[in-house]
Amino acid sequence: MKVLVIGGDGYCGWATALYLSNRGYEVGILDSLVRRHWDAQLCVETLTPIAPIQQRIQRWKDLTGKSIDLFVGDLTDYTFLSGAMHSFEPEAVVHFGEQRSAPFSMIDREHAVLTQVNNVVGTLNLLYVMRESFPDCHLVKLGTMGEYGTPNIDIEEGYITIEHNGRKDTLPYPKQPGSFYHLSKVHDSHNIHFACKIWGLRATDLNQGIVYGVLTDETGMDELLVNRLDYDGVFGTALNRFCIQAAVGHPLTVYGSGSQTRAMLDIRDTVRCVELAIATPANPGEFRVFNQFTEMFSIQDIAMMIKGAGNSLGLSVEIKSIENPRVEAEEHYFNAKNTNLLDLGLQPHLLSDSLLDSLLNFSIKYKDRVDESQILPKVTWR
Ligand code: NAD
Ligand code: USQ
Repeated sequence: MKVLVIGGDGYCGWATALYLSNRGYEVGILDSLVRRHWDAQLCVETLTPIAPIQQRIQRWKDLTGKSIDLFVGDLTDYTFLSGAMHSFEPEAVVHFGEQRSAPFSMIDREHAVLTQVNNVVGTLNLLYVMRESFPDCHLVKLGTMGEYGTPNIDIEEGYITIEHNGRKDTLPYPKQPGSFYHLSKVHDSHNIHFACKIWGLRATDLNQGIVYGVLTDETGMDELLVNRLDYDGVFGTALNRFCIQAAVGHPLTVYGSGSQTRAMLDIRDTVRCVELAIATPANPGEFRVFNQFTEMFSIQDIAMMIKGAGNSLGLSVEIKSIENPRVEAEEHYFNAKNTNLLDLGLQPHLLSDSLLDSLLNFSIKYKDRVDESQILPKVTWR
């Protein structure tokens, strides 16, 4: 099967492209490389040095004999996108190609607008090219668990059945996102749902939790294939950041009380979930939603786990609560369903099993590259 991975030079996309290529899929990568540009603008760098995309793909071919087609360009450029789609003719498109940082989207008006234009227009262009020329292609779109926010009831997978004034309906689950980035994902979900309804397109929205880890079987094959690992206050996510902080002896930056609870998954499960979604496509006209995570933890729980794992390696780890730069509930109920992917056969990696191999050891290996001035958060929501 031919699969186009949009955003294939990024963290989740690179790991997914190699995984699918290794499993026998014919893979193309479409990416504007804009993420490398945003890093340069913010003066931040991935902890792990990543090679240019052309070198990464060449190394993969040298090692495995498998080719990956590359299309460098912007999803918001319809002429480019349409040309790339007609050249590659995918049967499935996996769409990771968005601005994905909540703090980035909250820097100022320009970054909020950039995030929403980049994400919403890119996805809309993709829907139009599918409608025009690839109506049977399956869109697998990366959404986020943060679309739901933290409601005081259980979170279902995309839809909820409600009885109101004696009548009953199954409706999209209410969305209460917590940043202009997370809002862009909600807007995408609505646009995709509508396109499936009116044009009969098929789509799966993967509402993914926070991804952690750097190693997959494929990215671990060679230094030139290494994946990115962000630790700065804008693009770094909590768990990855805490591991790097532990490695360099920086106190773990728990925002506020740390009782915030989030859904998480290992990058090795991200790639497997995407494959499960591709292998069992949505039906024509169906907008399918899977909650893509394996475990739920509070930020404080994670900090404690990393402290324990760090201590076992001889690191002295301090946990420090700092003023929360975000406006978000800290004490809240959180219980989300995730049975759809488990029913398709997902066998989760557990954080307790992978903390050392996939993260802490990597953080220690590259700790001399850490710029400590990038660790504390500089963006506030207020
Ligand atoms: P990333 O920033 O590492 O990768 C995104 C890639 O998309 C980059 O290579 C970037 O250059 C490319 N891109 C962005 N805008 C583009 C455009 N207009 N045209 C072409 N290419 C473009 O991000 P990631 O962590 O790999 O996240 C990938 C997707 O998964 C995002 O949609 C994100 O919202 C979602 N997601 C990520 C996480 C996580 O923890 N990393 C969790 C949940 C959901
Ligand atoms: N947090 C800390 N300390 C830190 C960093 C974060 O306590 O040093 C807290 C935040 O306040 C927040 C939680 O950890 O409560 C998660 O923050 P995060 O930066 O790890 O993740 P988030 O901003 O939610 O975004 C990440 C990805 C995004 C994806 C999302 C999935 O960047 O692309 O959509 O995770 S989810 O959280 O389920 O929405």
